[in-house]
Amino acid sequence: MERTFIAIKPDGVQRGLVGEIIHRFESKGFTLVGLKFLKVSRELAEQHYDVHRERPFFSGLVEFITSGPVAAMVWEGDGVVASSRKLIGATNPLTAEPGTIRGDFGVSIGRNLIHGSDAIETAQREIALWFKEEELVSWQLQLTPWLYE
Ligand code: DAT
Ligand code: MG
Repeated sequence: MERTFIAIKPDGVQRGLVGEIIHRFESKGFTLVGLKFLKVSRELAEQHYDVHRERPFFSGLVEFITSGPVAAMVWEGDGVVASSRKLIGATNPLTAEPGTIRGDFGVSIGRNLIHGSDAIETAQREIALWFKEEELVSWQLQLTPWLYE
């Protein structure tokens, strides 16, 4: 079953949106298989955003993600990687569609509330970076027959 890595950034935590965001993933029908609340180290932040290392916003991004606690999660479901990106919305909350998390709750790109893996291979890399295998729980959602044909 496909899995993705989701992180509620320090602004989402401070804004009191942890419950709201988890609720959106739960009510969509995805299964939570990993969850932790942590202050991110500079090392982890730099590894997580390694693809952006050469971008002008990299240092600000690392500064921000390490500035306060983050809620890190792994969600599971058919097509969860691409679907999560849709639930999250465009990178810039000002142009993100209403109904998406960023579109409903944000106004600026540097405070866009949430991270979601952009592809299946990225998800695998990010899950391995943030979680140990034993921190992930394989379980069967009893709702499955009501979610999948
Ligand atoms: P996404 O988080 O939608 O996958 P991304 O991977 O291109 O977007 O960028 C990672 C994060 O970096 C993004 O969530 C916010 C920040 N960021 C991206 N582009 C930026 C820009 N032009 N100015 C400031 N921050 C930016
Ligand atoms: Mg990205």
